Amino acid sequence: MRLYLVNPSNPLVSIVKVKESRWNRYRVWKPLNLMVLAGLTPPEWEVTIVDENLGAPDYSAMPRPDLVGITAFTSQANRAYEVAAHFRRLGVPVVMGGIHATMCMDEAMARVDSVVTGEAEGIWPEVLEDARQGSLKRLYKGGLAEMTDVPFARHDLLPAGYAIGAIQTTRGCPLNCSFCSVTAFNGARYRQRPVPDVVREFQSIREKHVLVVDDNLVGTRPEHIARAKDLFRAMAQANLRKEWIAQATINFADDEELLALAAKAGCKGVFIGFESPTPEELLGLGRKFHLLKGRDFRAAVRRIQRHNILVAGSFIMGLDIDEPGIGKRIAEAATQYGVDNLNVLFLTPLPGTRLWDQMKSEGRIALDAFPEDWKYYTLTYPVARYKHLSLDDIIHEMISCSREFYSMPRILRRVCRNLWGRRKPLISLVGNLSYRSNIRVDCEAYADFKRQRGKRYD
Ligand code: B12
Ligand code: SF4
Repeated sequence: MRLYLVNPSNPLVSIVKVKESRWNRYRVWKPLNLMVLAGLTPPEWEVTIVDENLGAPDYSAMPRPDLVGITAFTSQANRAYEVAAHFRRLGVPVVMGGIHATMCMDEAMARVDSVVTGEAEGIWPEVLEDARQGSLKRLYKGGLAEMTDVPFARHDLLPAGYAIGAIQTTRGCPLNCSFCSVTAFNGARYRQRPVPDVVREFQSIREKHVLVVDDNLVGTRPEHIARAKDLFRAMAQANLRKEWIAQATINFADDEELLALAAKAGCKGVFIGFESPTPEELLGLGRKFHLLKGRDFRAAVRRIQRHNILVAGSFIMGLDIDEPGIGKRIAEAATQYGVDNLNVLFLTPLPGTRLWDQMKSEGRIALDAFPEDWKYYTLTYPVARYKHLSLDDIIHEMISCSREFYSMPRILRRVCRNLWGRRKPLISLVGNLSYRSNIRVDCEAYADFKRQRGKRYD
């Protein structure tokens, strides 16, 4: 039995432009979801993972599969349906799973043979058995998996040439931010994989650099932190010789022992969500507000950097409190906190979130011709109507934020600081310059966007 697992591309996401610049190949992240699905697949299935981010293949030149499984974030949904239509025309059954199919189940069910909602661990073998017998059901509900059931991802199935491997050590997040899908999808209970499983899987990854995909690597409660310390100790003891980056909340900086152990285990960088230059006003955000309020961010960032760990700060633009001038305020705040990189995203109502419900009821979702418009749900396009910012305003604010933070003098100051602190100055330089060079590309993309979709904001 032949199974294709497809990760659809979105041409609006710059990392997929592999053909235009061969360097982009090294910026493509591995589709861990399909690697895990392959790990759950019994050996009688011959599995091929097709990552369209490396270039969409000519499917008609490939051997006909018995089953196709497609994953999709919301921003990949359009292309997912195109791929599904191609295989269904050939009479090959198509199953879709992942976050978008879960949040927009009816939309997906109208376009594929079978939808799997939630996490796949508890249900995928049954789906495959039904497919083998030609009796696929229309809907399977995966729910939340036991972390002991998470298999080792099939790191061997993708071609060499990715710069960064991927692994997951925890699922779920109790903070339930209004704009984020994680709590709705993976639940509020923070679930951790057994430490020995993580260490053994790490050893099977061939890349030297690894993205730990967890939404919050260290969690929020004392028992989460204690487990994170155990994991880091075990990783250091196993002498993995890997360098890794991860996502964490700002409480990562609260515990010196935790930071020292993370660094010893190979941590080289963390993405931290600050969300707004005035987090005190973010009561509507969710429980994360309590983690952010009243903190000395500059001191926290310094504490992390002192362990030779780079900090990338993430902010959201378009919150209801944001007014003209927000671009410069974010750039100033990020500079003042001392982060090494800044990533600003437009507030985006993703389906299944509280923000979606709120904006929908207020008639503020500007791009709502679905599924076509999903391709703009990359958080890099302003798809909604913002309270105090018109379409032109918010685009102007985004560009002025990038120009301010990534001005040459500021880049040089950051690189010198990293040189002085012996914190990977080259990575910092390359990262900053690549963000800077993207400003021109972003301006062109916004101009196209306004031409094609600008009327929807009238
Ligand atoms: C790693 C990651 C990335 C990586 C992508 C790696 C990749 N897959 O290609 C990068 C950094 C590139 C990325 C980019 C983006 N991401 Co992202 N990302 C994540 C993150 C943190 C982890 C995903 C992961 O690997 N999980 C581990 C795997 C094992 O879990 P899983 O994906 O849920 O898969 C399980 C089930 O869903 C199911 N399943 C999945 N696919 C399928 C398919 C079939 C057939 C079946 C049966 C089952 C099934 O089975 C799996 C095992 O249980 C998630 C948050 C999260 N917790 O999921 C956000 C998340 C998926 N990202 C999100 C977003 C918004 C984006 C971006 C649009 C914006 C951005 N800048 O972050 C871009 C879009 C890129 C694009 N191509 O369009 C949102 C998506 C929400 C939505 N409705 O789409 C999430 C949920 C975060 C959030 N805050 O809400 N991301
Ligand atoms: S803390 Fe991060 S993962 Fe958790 S709900 Fe908020 S944005 Fe999502």
